[in-house]
Amino acid sequence: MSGEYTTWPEAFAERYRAAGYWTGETFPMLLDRVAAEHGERTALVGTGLDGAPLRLSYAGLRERALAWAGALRELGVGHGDRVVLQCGNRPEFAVAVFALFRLGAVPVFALPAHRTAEITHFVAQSGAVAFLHAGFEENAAAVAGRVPTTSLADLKPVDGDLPPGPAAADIALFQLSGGSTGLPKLIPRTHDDYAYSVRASAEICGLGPETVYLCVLPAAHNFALSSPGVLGVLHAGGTVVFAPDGSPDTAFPLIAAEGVTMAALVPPLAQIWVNAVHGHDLSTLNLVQVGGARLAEPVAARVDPVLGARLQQVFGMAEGLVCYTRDDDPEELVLTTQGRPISPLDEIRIVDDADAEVAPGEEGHLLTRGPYTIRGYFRAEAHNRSAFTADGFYRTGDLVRRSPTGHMIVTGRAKDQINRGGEKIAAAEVERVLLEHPAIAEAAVVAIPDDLLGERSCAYVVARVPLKGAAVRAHVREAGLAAYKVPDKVVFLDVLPRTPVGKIDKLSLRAKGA
Ligand code: J2J
Repeated sequence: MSGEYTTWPEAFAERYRAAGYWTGETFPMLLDRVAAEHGERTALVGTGLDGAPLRLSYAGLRERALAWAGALRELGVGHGDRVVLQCGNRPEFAVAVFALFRLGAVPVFALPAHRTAEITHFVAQSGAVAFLHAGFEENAAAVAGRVPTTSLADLKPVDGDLPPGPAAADIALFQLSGGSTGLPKLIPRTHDDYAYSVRASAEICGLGPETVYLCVLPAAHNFALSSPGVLGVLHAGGTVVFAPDGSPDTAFPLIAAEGVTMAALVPPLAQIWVNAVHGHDLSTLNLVQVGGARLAEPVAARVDPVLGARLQQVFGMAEGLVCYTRDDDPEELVLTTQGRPISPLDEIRIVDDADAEVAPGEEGHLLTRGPYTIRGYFRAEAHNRSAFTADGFYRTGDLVRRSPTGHMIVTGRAKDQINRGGEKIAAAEVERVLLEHPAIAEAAVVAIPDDLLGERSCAYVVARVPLKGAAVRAHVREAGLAAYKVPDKVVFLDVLPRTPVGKIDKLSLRAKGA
């Protein structure tokens, strides 16, 4: 797939190998290793595709993954083929992922919330050969004219020899960008780089065979998949317990029943858990990771005392860089910072609008480069020119400052995005859909503050004829966008405020909502 994405220059690849970060271990090799080492230990727990409780050992996971790889191969899936995967939190998610990995096929990690508009885009943008899903019939119907669709429930295991697995430098998977422009970009992650971030994350978080991880965020999301997430727990020989959602009613009984030791949450869930803990036994829980959006300090301060588990702040992105507060960080840093990067070879630059480095401790744009941060999106040459510097730093779009200890404090955002409790909305994607409505002349989507979610979305609309907010929202839903992208609030204006150069003045719109 050369020419379709930018990879690391050889000198950097050499450095990452020499440092022992890129080991050459692919995900199929990882599965072979843990199946040999932990064979009968429980790898996965959850509700199976048939609705019945399912527990899989490491040996069982490997056996099923190979049998599904055989089945997918018979369907024509092979090395380098992209397959859009949409599956909720259940053991078969991991089985399907390792089946694709084994063939060298490349899963495109759709989230359960994605609907027909997003799935259609992922299929087209990736050039997928198949849509593989568990119960997403409407989405399957929407793309059926373009690609074969297969329900995981219909896969018949096929035993037998498989072709050689992928190489460590191959793309292992596509994550999806939260985006700030029109449509989500595909993020190509190699076995070498992703596996490094997973192993290093597992080590930072102290994972081992005794770890029992409750997966409440969508397993396909980078946080729950790799920080250290499902893959990190499997690397370490622990157990992943899949929860269909993160509500206390679902999660707390699972924590008690399975002896869960750690969970990863977004800030609104952390707040909900802290408020709902009364009368529940969460005594086995010893680590609660919170990330994906800014965690308010008063909530941070309650996590350890109320849940009885150490708090870890996580600031990461599907493009690469992940920061963690550490076990031995002073409490002050754990409560007030978003941690420091995984790797000694993560390079951080904090710059002003002209790309000049700011003084230490000052706020600026975060740029980063390193052993698990991509050098370019897939098939997005024009966008890559602005999303990366000439020397390969990724422009995160985040505003940060750095403490003298090297910890990152996320102070704001320069990208045109709404972070709705960890779910990212690219303003331009929603605006484009709004402007397709015949009665909408102008539209601008911005964040407004929200006590629980941190931010919600507000669409400012100039209508040609009288229109109701409900009709605007319905239009976005009918366009097939994920529900979290439907504007929470619609405000009609006679004109949108403009900057002196004539651009829509989003700063003043945001100030209206504040
Ligand atoms: C403020 N903003 C944050 C935090 C992410 C681990 C954890 C999270 C993600 C993720 C991830 C934040 N405080 N603690 O991939 O592996 C915002 C930033 C960032 C964007 C990335 C992981 N943690 N953010 O959230 O690709 O704006 O990844 O650039 O979904 O979320 O979003 P995403």
